[in-house]
Amino acid sequence: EGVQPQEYTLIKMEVQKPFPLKLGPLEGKRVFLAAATLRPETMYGQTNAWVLPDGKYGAYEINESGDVFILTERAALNLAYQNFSKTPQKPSCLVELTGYDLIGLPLRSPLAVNEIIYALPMLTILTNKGTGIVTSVPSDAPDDYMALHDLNAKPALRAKYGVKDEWVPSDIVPIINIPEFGDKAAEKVCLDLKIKSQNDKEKLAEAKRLTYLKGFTEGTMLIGEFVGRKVQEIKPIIKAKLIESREAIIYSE
Ligand code: A2H
Repeated sequence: EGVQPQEYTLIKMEVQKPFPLKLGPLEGKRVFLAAATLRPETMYGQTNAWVLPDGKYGAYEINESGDVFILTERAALNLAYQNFSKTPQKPSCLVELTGYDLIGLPLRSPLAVNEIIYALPMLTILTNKGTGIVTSVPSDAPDDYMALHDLNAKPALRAKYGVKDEWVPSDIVPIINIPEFGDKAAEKVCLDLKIKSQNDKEKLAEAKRLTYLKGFTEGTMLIGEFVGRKVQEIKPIIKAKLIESREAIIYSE
C-alpha cells in the first residue's frame, strides 16, 4: 500500500433476487457488491463486475438500515473505521463467501446502460487493494477489456469457472471519446500494443498509462446527462451525484 491515502468511490451494485442458497441468511436485506473505482464518470459503460474466484469475501452489515456490502474483510475493517459498520469500528460479518459463490450473481449498478450485469471471474484482482470487487468498463479500462476478451475467446476458461455464455457481455458500450484513441480507447490501445491476455502485466501497465492520462485530460462524454462535456470537468460532479443519491460512498485506504 502506498504512503499517500487513496480515495475511491465505492459503487453499490445491487444483487438481484432471488438470492442463491449461499446468500440465504441475507434474505430481506439490500445486498450490494461494493466495487472500488477511481473513474466514477465511466459507470455508464459498466458491462459486468469482476471477482477473484479464490478470493475470500464476506457479507458485512454496514449500517442500521440493514444494508449489506460484499467485499474483503480488509475493506470491511477499513470501512468500520470510516463509520460504515453496524457496530462502530468492528466489522459485522453475516456470511463468509468466496469469489466462486459470487460468479453469476445478477446485479443492477448505478448509471449503467445495461440494466442487468453479472459477476464474472478476473484472475488479476489484488485482495490488498480496494474492496476486491471491481466494476468492469471495457471501453476505457485495459484490464477490463482484456479480462472480457479472455472470457469471450476461451470456452475452457468459462467452463472452468462455471460461467454461462449469457452472462458474458458481447458488446462494449462506448462512453468517452479520446481524439487520439476514438470511442473505445481500451480496445484500441490493447490491439495496438498486441496485448494477448489479462496476464500480460507489462503491456497492460503501458496501456493503462496511455488511456488513463488521455482519458482524463482530453476525453469528452458520449453519453448521459453530461454528453459533450470534458471528463475532467464532470468527473467530480458525477461523483458527488452518486454520493448524494446514495448509490455510492467514499472510501479511503
Ligand atoms: B478502475 P489503483 Cl474505466 N485489483 O475503475 C485490481 N484492480 C482493481 C482493484 C483490485 N483489488 N480495485 C480496483 N481496481 C481497478 C474503472 C476504471 C479503472 C477505468 C479505467 C481505469 C481504471 C473501471 N474498472 O483504473 O491501483 C479499478 O478500475 C486504472 C488504474 O488504485 C480502479 O479504477 O490506481 C483502479 O483499478 C484502482 O487502481
